[in-house]
Amino acid sequence: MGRLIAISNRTAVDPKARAGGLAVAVWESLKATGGVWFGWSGEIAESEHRVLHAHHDEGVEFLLTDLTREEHDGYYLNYANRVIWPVFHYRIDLASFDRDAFTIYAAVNQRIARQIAPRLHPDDVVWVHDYHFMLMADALRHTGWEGPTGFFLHIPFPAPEVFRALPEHHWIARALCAYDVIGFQAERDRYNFVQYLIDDCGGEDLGEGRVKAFDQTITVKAYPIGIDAEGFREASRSAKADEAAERIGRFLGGERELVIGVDRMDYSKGLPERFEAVGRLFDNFPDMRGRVSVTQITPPSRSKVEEYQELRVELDGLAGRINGDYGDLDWIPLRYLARSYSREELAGLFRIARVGLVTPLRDGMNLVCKEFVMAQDEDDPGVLILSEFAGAAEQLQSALIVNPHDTDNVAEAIHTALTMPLEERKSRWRRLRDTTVEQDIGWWREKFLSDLSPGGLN
Ligand code: ADQ
Repeated sequence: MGRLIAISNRTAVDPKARAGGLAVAVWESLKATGGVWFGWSGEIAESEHRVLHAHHDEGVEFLLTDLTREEHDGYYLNYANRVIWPVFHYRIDLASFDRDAFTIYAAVNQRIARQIAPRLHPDDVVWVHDYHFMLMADALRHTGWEGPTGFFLHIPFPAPEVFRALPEHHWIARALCAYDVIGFQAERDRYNFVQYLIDDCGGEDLGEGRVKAFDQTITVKAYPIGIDAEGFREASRSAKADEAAERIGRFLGGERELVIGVDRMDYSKGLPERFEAVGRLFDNFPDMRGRVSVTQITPPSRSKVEEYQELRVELDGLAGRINGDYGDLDWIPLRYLARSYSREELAGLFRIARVGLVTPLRDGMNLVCKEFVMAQDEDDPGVLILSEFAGAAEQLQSALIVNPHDTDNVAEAIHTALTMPLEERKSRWRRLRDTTVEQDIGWWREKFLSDLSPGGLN
């Protein structure tokens, strides 16, 4: 039986990092096959000598590499986070195109491939994750590796017009076609990629998820990622969840409804637009004043990247203005907490929230909306408001689907959600729950791995 070999920028070498959905899914498969997880250690090496550090845990081997300062800045900070991330989220205006950064990005993919190749067994199955390693299969093929190699992109794949803005678009597309299976979050991502191959690379859609391009025939499909649905439901019933729910309940004072948003601080998440929509809610529906409290939990991320620092300043200003304009002696309309909470605490907050506000401008999938669904009480479930630009909108059509740029539309949806009759809330929620449970993280993993390794892994 072959081993699963996972490659991703960050790994779950720290057991605390194994709580999230993706880490659970990859970790379980690695344990079952005595697999290996390659990735960045999170450290910046002082010397040019980059060895792989090995750690063993429950039969899984972690092989981690440090990055040099130049690699970290070129590959990770600049190319991955300041070129690919904005372009793939349709923010060409925020991209800092930089040829040198791409050269370093390619070199890091090649360097790591050369370190991995000698450790692969002929029957291993390689599964590469996300936009940091789009060139990995191509680099591995150059070392002579021929085994099954799959790629899953966690972020959106943009429309061909937008992808073409990337100076290296052709190089990247060609390298992607060295994979056997390419997985996207949503059908529209798959469509964009295949359309680009057809328009720009003489590609051909063979039907049933098969595509021919660059003399390769590959599987290209949407595999919408799920969460550990049952695990999250349990987390929302834990003692820590109860405690968090009680703490926020004390703040709400028993009469006010909670509207909750939980996102990393990222310009793709549509937070300024969401704050504006909250302002519109109190303008357009004055009866909502004093009756709801919006809590937005947003831990700062990538704080070294300038665009993220600017976002922080913008959010601080907007939250201050909304509270200044609408707040009262005994009411804070918008609470904005720039910190993270444990999975259990978040689950407890989701559980007592009447509305979950998930309004990214672009999101590969978005897991928060699925977590919100699983935390609800069957007898009195809350309402999910979901952006049409989250990958999850393809699956969760029973949510209130909104255009996050249209702040009046979002304000109206919040009002609809807060006044929705119990029966409608229940029937919408049941459909959302059924999909989230059926298409959970295990379903996603099996769907991808059975295409990559039809003989089976575990
Ligand atoms: P992210 O952009 O990080 O993921 P998301 O899918 O929402 O977005 O996952 C975030 C996770 O972090 C959730 O499990 C959430 O509970 C947690 N989290 C968010 N804010 C938190 C806070 N304040 N405290 C603690 N935890 C918090 C990327 C892509 C997504 C894709 C995922 C998985 O951008 O589109 O869904 O990968 O493929």
